Amino acid sequence: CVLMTCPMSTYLEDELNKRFKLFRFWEFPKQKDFLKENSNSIRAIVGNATAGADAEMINSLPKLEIISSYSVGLDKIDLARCKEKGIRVTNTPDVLTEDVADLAIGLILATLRKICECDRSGHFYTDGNRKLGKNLLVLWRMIMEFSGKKVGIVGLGRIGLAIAKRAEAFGCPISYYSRSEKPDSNYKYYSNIVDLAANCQILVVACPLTEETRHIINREVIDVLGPKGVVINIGRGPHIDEPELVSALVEGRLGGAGLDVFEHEPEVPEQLFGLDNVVLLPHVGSGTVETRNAMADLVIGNLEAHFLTKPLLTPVV
Ligand code: 8YV
Repeated sequence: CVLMTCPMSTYLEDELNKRFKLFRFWEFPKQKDFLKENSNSIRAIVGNATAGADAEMINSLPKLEIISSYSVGLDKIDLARCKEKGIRVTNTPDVLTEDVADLAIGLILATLRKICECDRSGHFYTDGNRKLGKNLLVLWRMIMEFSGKKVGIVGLGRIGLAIAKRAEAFGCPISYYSRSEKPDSNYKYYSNIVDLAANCQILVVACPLTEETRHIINREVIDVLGPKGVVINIGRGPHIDEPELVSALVEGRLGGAGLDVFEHEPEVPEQLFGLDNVVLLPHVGSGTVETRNAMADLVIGNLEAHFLTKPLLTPVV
């Protein structure tokens, strides 16, 4: 039996259903009782970036052999526990890289060029005399150029690199922070994130969430970025100290933010909705039909490989 932790994709659900006995965890109101009752039949978990498998869930399923995650990020899975128990873990790298990078650029453009606000302004002219509407005139004082801005990337992995390449095409000088310098990269490396923030105008968070990167965007980083700086987050909400970000945006100490992820998803801090220097998205970085189906195929491919004792397609543990 396969346990799916939350609704992710109807395509994935249908395909799993064709191949395995599928339990939809969200359909059971008493989840603890459900786990107890089915502890001897569940051999696989399909989780995602929101609902993974914590130590409690893993411990309660003695027959669990594999967790196939419908995500590249694995912060919602207790990897140490899996290692310890010999449970295999797979994710969905590569197939989503381009989409997430595209969305990062989309967020940069939407935040700097105020695309959503311009759309919401709802008109070109106030009257037949072709006089510009007030909203647009107000907006124009706040709209910023993207081309040529200094872009700093936190985490130069697959996604960070794809963002860098795109930003380069906009004529942006690129620099990055990561645990260690990438020997084959020509981008400027900072070994300290505060130095990176001090030397860029757009700071893009694109690293995995670990204990080291939790709240990597803190008050100091935000202050150094300053009122002309913009933070873009397509990584994970907890990368940013959210209350600090919100107060900096409210007080105008930070220029703007484009956020696809939040610290306590699906909660979004109420104050952000009232701001016109933010663009807020509901965690849709990989959310295209093509990519989500490719992710689903990888999830299924990994499960099939495991149960047919073939090599896993994208193993992590
Ligand atoms: C997904 C993600 O949003 O891959 C990741 O790490 O955050 C996303 O692609 C998510 O897992 C889909 O439900």
